[in-house]
Amino acid sequence: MWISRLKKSNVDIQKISDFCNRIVNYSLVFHIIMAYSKKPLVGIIMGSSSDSRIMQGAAEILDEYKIKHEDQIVSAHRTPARLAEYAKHAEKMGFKIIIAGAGGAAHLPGMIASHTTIPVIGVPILVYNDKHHKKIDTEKFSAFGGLDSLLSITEMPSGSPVVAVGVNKAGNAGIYAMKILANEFPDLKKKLKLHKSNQHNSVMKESDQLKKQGLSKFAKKKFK
Ligand code: RP5
Repeated sequence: MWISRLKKSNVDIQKISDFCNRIVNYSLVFHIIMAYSKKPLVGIIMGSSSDSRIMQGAAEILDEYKIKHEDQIVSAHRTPARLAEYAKHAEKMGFKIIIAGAGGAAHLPGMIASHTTIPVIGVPILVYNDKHHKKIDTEKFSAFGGLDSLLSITEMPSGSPVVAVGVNKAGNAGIYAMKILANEFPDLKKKLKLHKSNQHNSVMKESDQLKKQGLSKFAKKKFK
């Protein structure tokens, strides 16, 4: 009845229907956005507080795109029982991805992967341990400069795979986690495309400057 009344009046029904559709679409988008920004979907763990300097790179990118994450220190060799507990905790929390950073004999990502079905992204860390101030500088680094962690993460024996980003590339782990989540949350796909086009634009801007200034002047200015 109210529709026929509306029809008789001067109100533009098409406009009202467009308006309603827009509200439905907005609330759908809002729902999708909220779904990944409401509760942590990513668990970030690291073997030691000394890894936080590097691992913050993963948090930064997730924060930028409003993806909640829960961060903890879980040491595979200092707290082995806690490692198994953490895997249960991650499943209970419904994490979709775990980002695990470790240096030296980097068994944390591999051991976590063996305790859970949640995909694990490993971040090999070039150990820089400045917790022990008395150590001389060379002692603060791991003996093999990050190759130790890289190999111990990627060379997980068959059956318990872990993907790995480059040494200290925690930011890439954040972006990769977003890519996995984007399969479920289409809004993230748009954000990833924007991220790519931002990268493109910044290269173009620098290339223009380099072309204008000439290589020598450009490099001197950039690295002064
Ligand atoms: C690993 O040992 C950690 O992931 C860290 O990278 C490395 C050194 O740990 P700290 O001695 O700095 O605590 O378990």
